Amino acid sequence: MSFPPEFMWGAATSAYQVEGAVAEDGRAPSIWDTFTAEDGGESGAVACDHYHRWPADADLMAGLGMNAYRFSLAWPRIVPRGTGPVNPAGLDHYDRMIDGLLERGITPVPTLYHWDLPQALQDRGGWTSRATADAFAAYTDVCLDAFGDRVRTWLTVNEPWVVSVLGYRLGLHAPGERDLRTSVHVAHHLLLAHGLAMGRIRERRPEARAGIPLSLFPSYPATDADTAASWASDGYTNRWFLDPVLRGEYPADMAALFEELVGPLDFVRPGDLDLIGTRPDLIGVNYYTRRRIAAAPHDGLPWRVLPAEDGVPVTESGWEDVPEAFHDLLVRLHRDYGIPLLITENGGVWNAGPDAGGRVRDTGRTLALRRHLLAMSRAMDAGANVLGYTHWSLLDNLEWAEGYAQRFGLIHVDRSTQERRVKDSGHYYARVIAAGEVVEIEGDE
Ligand code: IFM
Repeated sequence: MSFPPEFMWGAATSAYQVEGAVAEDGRAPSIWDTFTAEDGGESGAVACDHYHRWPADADLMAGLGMNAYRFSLAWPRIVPRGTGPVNPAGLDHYDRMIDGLLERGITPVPTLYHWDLPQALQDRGGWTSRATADAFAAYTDVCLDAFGDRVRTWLTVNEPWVVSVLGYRLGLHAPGERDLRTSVHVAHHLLLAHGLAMGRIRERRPEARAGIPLSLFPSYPATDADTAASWASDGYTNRWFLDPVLRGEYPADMAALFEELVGPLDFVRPGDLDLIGTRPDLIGVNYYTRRRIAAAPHDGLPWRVLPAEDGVPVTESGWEDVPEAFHDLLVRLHRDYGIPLLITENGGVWNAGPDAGGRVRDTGRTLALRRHLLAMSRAMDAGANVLGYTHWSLLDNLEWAEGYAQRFGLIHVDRSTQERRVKDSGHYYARVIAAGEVVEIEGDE
């Protein structure tokens, strides 16, 4: 199948993972600066130095034929204390970058929030406080006023499931809390922030399209006996976010389960679901892997996520590499929610580095990319309205608590010199973009 000419082809990054320059031009600390300092982990202090090197990175994107770039705006650069004074240098940075992308024929697709909450807001309760959602709405206004004349596609809050679960139930991400009730509470505020931002976008930039990027994990029961548990796991990762955003209601089965586990969801106020249910123009689909589920209570929840199935290919971080589940997810989203889809993230860890001749033979990524694009294309044949695909990631970058050891990039970044090298997968992707169809892999590509 050939993709439509207006199809968006690009790659994705986020500010804290690539920018560096954390103390430059008025940026204030975010919760990730704090978390990495306390945790002793690798930080985004330098990252890929994209803050300074974005023009060369944009040249690389243009050279590969990409026509879209999904990046995130750093709230602590633009409104350093979360609320109050706006930092003109922060706005200038993104102003120049957006212009620079457009000059190269690359559509800017900014995400308003990709996890770098200003520390000043965390000091006032962070996402456990409803006021943070209001602060996000005000910050959204600033971004709309500054960039809305050139940005036509907005993404709101990246992966609220990951923020709420890894940050507030499992303690693996900033701010490192471990409590299920807090996690559900925070998820509600993140959704509220999305809903408030949608309202601002509709009001101030009615011509723009907007949506929320969700981390979606299709669940598959390990056996027939695990079907109900698998549906509950789907409720946990997927429906708890899709249903309020697209139907204006939390799924009743999950609301009942959460009430049983953590008590009344009394932080949901009248009117919240109307705001959250402001119909978006698209859903951002972040797809990496599936979850295989068994009906066995684990870690406070009534199911267990099973390890990778024997014989199923895995990435170098151990995630099952299952393009079929991507296809099924896209078809299901079309069937159940009838919403246009933008693939805002898809990719995996393959750590190949340059060989003696400087070539990066990341064969695993190339194969996975081709198989996922074929799966996407088959889902489109089956009716899914897919607007574009931005691969995660453009560059090898800071994989949060995992540091720099996990490489997701189409472009290799040398940690000591910052030298960029397009990997074999990047060259393959360029050929797909040029052809407008999922071409064969050539030779030893
Ligand atoms: O690196 C992350 C990204 O920030 C959010 N989605 C998943 C990616 C890979 O783990």
